[in-house]
Amino acid sequence: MSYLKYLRAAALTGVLVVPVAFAACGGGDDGGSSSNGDTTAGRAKGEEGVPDGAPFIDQNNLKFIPTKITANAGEKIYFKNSETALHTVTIDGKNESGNMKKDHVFEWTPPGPGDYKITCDFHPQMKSEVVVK
Ligand SMILES: [Cu+2]
Repeated sequence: MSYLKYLRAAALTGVLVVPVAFAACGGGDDGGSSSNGDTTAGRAKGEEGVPDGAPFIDQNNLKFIPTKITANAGEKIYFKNSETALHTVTIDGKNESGNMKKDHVFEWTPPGPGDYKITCDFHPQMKSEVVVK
């Protein structure tokens, strides 16, 4: 009977060791993928409905973020309303998007190289700029 107890103890020990080994393996993960929603470069990253790397302007906190982006001719620009306030994408004075509710994504392909002023019909303080090369 004592041998049987030893076997059970060994089995129990084995069960306990396995998770420790897995934990050690998992330690290699960097866990540094916390940059979702980072728009500082004017490129989408982890925004729902917007391809990663696409030129992107967020509408949040009653601002366009960022206030200036650059894009290449032919690239599609993405705008997204991330808050409950209604916004528009008004380009050089023309409302191109209509009223945008929360999570609405508006896509716009500039007609060619140039410097386009982006405003919101509801919030005069909201300004951005798209420079197409
Ligand atoms: Cu607005």
